[in-house]
Amino acid sequence: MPPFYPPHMIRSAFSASLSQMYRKEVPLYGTLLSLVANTNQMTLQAYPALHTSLTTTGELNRLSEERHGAIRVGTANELRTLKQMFALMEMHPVAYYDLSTAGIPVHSTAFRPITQKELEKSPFRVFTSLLRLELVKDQKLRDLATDILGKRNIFTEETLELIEKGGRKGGLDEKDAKRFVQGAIETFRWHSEASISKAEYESLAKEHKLLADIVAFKGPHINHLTPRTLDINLVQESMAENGMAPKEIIEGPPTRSCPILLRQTSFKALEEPIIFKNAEGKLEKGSHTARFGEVEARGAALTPKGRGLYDECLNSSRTKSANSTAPSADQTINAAHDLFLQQHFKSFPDDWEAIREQGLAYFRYFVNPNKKLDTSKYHDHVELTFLLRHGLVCYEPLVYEDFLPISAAGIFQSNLSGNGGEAVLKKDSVEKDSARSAFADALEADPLDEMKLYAKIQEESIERCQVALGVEIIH
Ligand code: OOG
Ligand code: NI
Repeated sequence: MPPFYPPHMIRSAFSASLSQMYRKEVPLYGTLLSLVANTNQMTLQAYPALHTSLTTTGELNRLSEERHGAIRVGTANELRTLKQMFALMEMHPVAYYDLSTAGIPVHSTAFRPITQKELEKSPFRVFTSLLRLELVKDQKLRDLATDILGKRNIFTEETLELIEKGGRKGGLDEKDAKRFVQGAIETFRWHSEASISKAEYESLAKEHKLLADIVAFKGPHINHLTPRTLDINLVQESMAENGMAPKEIIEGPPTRSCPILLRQTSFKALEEPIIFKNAEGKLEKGSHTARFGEVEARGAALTPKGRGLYDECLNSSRTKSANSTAPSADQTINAAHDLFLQQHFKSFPDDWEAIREQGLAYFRYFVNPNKKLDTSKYHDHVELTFLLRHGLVCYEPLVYEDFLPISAAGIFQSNLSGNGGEAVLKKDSVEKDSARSAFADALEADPLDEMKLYAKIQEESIERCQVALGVEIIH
């Protein structure tokens, strides 16, 4: 039997093919990719220290690769098959995001590589949302959507066979892997013919635009791809002059010296022509707005304590803006919004050592190859702080690899309704728990806890230092 083709190579080929397909489908996305590549190059030239740090962490090589895409599916069955499909690329469901509290009838997870090694090889992930039909109030529309979704099959026969075969054997050989990538891409292709009538489309869209987007087509078209940029402010400023209509504000934390979590912006979804077929087979013209291009800037992964502080700062800014003491998002240019947010993030330390000492973020520790620890002088253990003070060990923040529900809601909304309004999530923990378990039931798996994954990577880096130095490190 030939050996299995490595999952990270399937993932790389999948993300490259998806990118190629999307650039053909949405040429403006190609413009965005060039803008991001230029911005990254300029930033690296301007900040040699950033260049060094990205080299240390192994991120430089993967910088220009897309970091994520997004899709929306209609049924538990579709979600489960996707889980099996992504598993063949070592992408597993991580974290649970409830978007319903922002008035968006979906909940989501991200299929992504979960180890440092896999992330370094190919960081691609897919933000995947599942429609929550139970939130659609109109019984008739619910029945219509259930009926349409129940009849569709979003995967090609060959893809289903390969998913089954790969799952059974534990992998795919090279020939099958190549066929698998082609088939997987087909699942996410755009279809300019709707599979329902214009009247049906309009009734669904009136209830919620997302409902129409998920139900009206043959499959879950990729709705955006997202490269990583080193200077998101510059990309935001340059979008308009490159023919893109930017979202009004950047989502996430403000500009900081020590970037945390995730900042995102996008060019707004394009209105695209659609053909509908009514019951008599008559064709009707219409349009649909769903597909856009996004950019992200990733910072440090925060610990639960750091995340708590982030949420506090963000919430305080949102309460203020609701009280209209600050300009609301849709009237505010991004720069003003950023300054406003910075005021509310003053209590979040902006210095890596303070962030580390206070346990607000996760880090990776590296042995300094130019220094030697004289082990004869110490007992069999030594404090991490001692090693850091003497420059024997250094650290780099661990990159946040996940998403932020409030930001995601902002991205959804600015691309559905055509305005850049920020979403407000209501807190309802009881409802949230039952929705989370309904999602796990649909997925037939619990999405992994992202905090545990970060803690593990941090711990492993300390273990590597222990081995290299030959002492136990107390931390
Ligand atoms: C997903 C929006 C969320 C992000 O980057 O936060 C997202 C969607 O529009 O389907 O991709
Ligand atoms: Ni996105």
